[in-house]
Amino acid sequence: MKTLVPVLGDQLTPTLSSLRDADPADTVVLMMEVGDETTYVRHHKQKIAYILSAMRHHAAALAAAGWTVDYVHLDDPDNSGSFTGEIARAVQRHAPERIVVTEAGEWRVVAMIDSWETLFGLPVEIRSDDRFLCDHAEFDAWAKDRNQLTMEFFYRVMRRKTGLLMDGTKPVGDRWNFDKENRKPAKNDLFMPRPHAFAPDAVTEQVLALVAERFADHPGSLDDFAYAVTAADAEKQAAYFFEKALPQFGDYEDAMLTGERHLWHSILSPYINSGLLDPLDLCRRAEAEYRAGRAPLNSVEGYIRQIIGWREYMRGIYWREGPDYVTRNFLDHHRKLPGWYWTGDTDMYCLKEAIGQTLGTAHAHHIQRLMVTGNFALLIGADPAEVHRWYLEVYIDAYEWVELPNTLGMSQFGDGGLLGSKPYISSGAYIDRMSDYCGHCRYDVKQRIGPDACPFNALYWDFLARHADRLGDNPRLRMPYRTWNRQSAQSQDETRHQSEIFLQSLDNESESAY
Ligand code: FAD
Ligand code: DLZ
Ligand code: SF4
Repeated sequence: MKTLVPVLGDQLTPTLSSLRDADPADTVVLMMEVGDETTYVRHHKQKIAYILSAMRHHAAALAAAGWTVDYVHLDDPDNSGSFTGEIARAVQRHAPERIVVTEAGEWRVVAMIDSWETLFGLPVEIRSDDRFLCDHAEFDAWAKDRNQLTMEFFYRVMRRKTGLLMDGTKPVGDRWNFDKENRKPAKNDLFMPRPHAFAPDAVTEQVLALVAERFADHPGSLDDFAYAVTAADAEKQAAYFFEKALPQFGDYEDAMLTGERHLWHSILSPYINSGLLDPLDLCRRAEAEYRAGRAPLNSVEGYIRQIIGWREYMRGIYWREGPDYVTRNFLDHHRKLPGWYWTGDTDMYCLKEAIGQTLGTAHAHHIQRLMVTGNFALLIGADPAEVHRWYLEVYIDAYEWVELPNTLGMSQFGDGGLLGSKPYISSGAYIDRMSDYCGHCRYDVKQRIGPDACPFNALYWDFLARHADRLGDNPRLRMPYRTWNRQSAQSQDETRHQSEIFLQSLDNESESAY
């Protein structure tokens, strides 16, 4: 039966469920570069370049493996600009008898696919995306009847299911989680691993030119584009990570250093999320490094937890909470993000570093996202839907299924604590402990009041004071509220005044890009 198999930009996996039992003689694989996907938010230029180049390379690999691939380029004059429009044109060209597609990664695209059967009068088979360990039914069964969806318990189910780091029924090392050992600050180190920089080939050069011309008004720079765009190159980066960085990944997972965007992180998320690398395979290889004595347990457990724990859990939450998850705003926050989130032009050094790096490379690591840009946005009371949009735009690994729960849920507490029992907030002291940023900053991290005081300090206490009605009885915030309540009324007034002046200056200073 002649079958049309649309392969989306984050489905670049040769063993995709929609292709697995297909007969190449009777199948047309359709890949579509479309305007709607490149502009539904203003993606960072490097994110668009990465996805389009990886799609073009994947199409060539599929064709070399014997598939008939119909590839629609963005600058094709007849390009309709949408997935649905391109399916319509492909139905005309190929007259398929059915469509088989692997489920999409976001509600927006699910709605499109759901309309195809009626629109085209063809059967549409939607297959589960089994690149993930936990399907929707399994996550829902786990979550049902639980008051709190604690990631740690979900993670243990995934450990048992995969057998990763298990000795029989017990976790290796007699503990499930070594997170407490993964919080060391880092020092500059000449031997710090420097990941591969992949020089653009002819295909990538063409895409870079297209993106430079067509998306000139999108955030970010294309200058230092150095991402892998093929499975083979992504694999080189994975091999490099296991050899050079994994052993110290755990120790320095939360550390931040000026000018160092990689530290001991893997920088593999773009490749995992678009399908060039298989997450379970990476976890098995990490375990093998531990079993062979080449990497310590705190690193390997930490790495595996991020993937089979946090990554799968975030996806489960996204699909379980539904399309209106994006509208949640538990703290009733409505401030616009400052315009310098799109330029990095601020005198707060930590933010300048994290945003500058983000605009330069479309990547920042977890603690920069959570405790610098995310923490600041939360403390100033930024609108969580806007913050979500910013993260979706600027990060190369950002697809809504993973970005939204991380941003709106974990980082902005927009869901009121579904994902975390307290908001991820801190004063400047945390940033000072985990980075070398404050030493370079014009502000004094030890001061709370005055023109040189680190803005995070007054903002932190003012946030707690503003939200005492919503958060005051949170058991995990008992200590800071006790400290705040012990302050004199005058000291509290001074702190809140300092914060108000800062927020005023933010509102006056720069226009949000939204
Ligand atoms: P490493 O530090 O090497 O971690 C290993 C792997 O674990 C990653 O490659 C990733 O696949 C996985 N992982 C780690 N943490 C998470 C997490 N919280 N959720 C899901 N997977 C995780 N990650 C994305 O993949 N896409 C996003 O859009 C995204 N948005 C985020 C937004 C915010 C506000 C925050 C706080 C985190 C976000 N993350 C997101 C999670 C995390 O920051 C990135 O996965 C990580 O920085 C990617 O870099 P890496 O590959 O070097 O990761
Ligand atoms: C993010 C993205 C971009 C920028 N462009 C395309 C594209 O032109 N064609 C495509 O198939 N996919 C693209 N993507 C990724 C899709 O947005 C992603 O596959 C959907 O979000 C499905 O969940
Ligand atoms: Fe950031 Fe404050 Fe440190 Fe400056 S002093 S780098 S604003 S935490």
